[in-house]
Amino acid sequence: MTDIASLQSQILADIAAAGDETALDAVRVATLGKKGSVSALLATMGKLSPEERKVQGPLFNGLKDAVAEAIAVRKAELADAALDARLASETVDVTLPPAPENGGTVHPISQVLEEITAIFADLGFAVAEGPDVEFDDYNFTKLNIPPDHPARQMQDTFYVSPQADGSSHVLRTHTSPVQVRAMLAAGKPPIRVISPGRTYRVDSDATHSPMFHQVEALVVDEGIHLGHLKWTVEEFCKAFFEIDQIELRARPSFFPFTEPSLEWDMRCDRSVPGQIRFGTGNDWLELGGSGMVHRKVLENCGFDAQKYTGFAFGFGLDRMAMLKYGIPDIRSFFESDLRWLRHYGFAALDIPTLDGGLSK
Ligand code: 2U9
Repeated sequence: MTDIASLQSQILADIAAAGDETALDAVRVATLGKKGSVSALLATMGKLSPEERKVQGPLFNGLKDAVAEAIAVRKAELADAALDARLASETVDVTLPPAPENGGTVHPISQVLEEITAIFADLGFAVAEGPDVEFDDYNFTKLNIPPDHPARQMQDTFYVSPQADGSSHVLRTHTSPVQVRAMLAAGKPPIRVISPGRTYRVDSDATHSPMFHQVEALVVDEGIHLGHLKWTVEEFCKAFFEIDQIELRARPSFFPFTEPSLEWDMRCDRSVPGQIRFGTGNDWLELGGSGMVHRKVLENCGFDAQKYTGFAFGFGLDRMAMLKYGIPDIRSFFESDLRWLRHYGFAALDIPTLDGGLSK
C-alpha cells in the first residue's frame, strides 16, 4: 500500500519547486491527469473491500483535494509574480514628453490648457493649483453653498469616507476651492488667479464625463466692477477662438458664490450641419458662468467686503476644446485611443504663445 503521507509531501514539494506555469502544469498532469499518480491511486478504490474503502476513501480524496488546492495556490502565485515582472519591465514614465517619432502627440486638453494659460498670463494672472480631494468646507461652505443646497446631494457629488478627525472630504465639484485657498493664503488683495484642473461630478453621457476639467478666473481688488468682468471675458474669447470680432450676450443667472451672476453666450452660425462659425450668424453658443464675488464669500475668506470687490468666471476646458477643435464626444478624451490622439493631438514642441500663434 502506497504511503499516502509521503506521496503527498513529495507532490507538494514538486508543486512548490515548479518555477513557471509550464512546470506546474507538468506536475498537474503527472498527478491529477488521466494517467497521473493520484488518479491511479483513486482507480484502485474499486478493487478494495467495502471496509478498506471506508478507511482509504477519505485518505485518497484528501490527497486529491490537497494536491488540487496546492496547484491552484501555486498557479496564483506564479501569475502574480509574472505580472509583477511584466509591470517592472514595461514601466512607462508618463511624465516624459510625447515622442513624435513614436506618433506621440499632445492631448487636446493639455493643448487648450496651455493656450488658456498663455492668454491669462498675458493679462497678468497667476496659475493656482489645489488638491482633487478637497475639504467639504472649501468646496461648499466657504463658497456660500449651504448644507441643504442641491449641489451637495449624493447624486451629484463624490463623497470621500468621513475622516477620523471628523473633517469631511469630497472630490472637488469645481475648481472654486482653489481660489478660496488662494485668498486664504494671500490674506489680502490684489488677487488675480486662474485655476485650471480636474473636477468630478456623478454624471456620464456624450457631453458629460464624471471627471472633467474647468478653468475659473478670480480677480479681487479695490474698485473691481462688472465692466472689468465683461472686458476680460471678451478679450479671453477673442484670443482663444483666434478671431478679432466677436459678439457676446450676457444672461442673468444664479450661483451661490456670485451676486449678481451672469452667463455668457457668443454669437455663432450653426446653419451648416456639423459646422460652427464664430462671430457671425443667428445662433448663440453657451460659454460659461460668471459674476461678482458674493460678499459672504469674500468675508468667509477673510477679506473686507466693504473695501474690496471681485469678479469670477468659470468654464469647462473639455467643452472649450470640443468647440475649438470640433471634437463631438467628451468621452473620447479619456479613452486613450492612439488613432484618436494622432488625429486630434498636437505636435509636442509647438508651445502656444500669443505672438507665435496659439494653435498654429
Ligand atoms: C470664488 C468665488 C467665485 C467661479 C464661477 C461660474 C460662475 C460657472 C461653471 C460654468 C460651466 C463651471 O465648467 S462649468 O461647469 N462655472 O458658471 N464659476 S462664477 O466663481 C467663483 C470662484 C471662486 C472664491
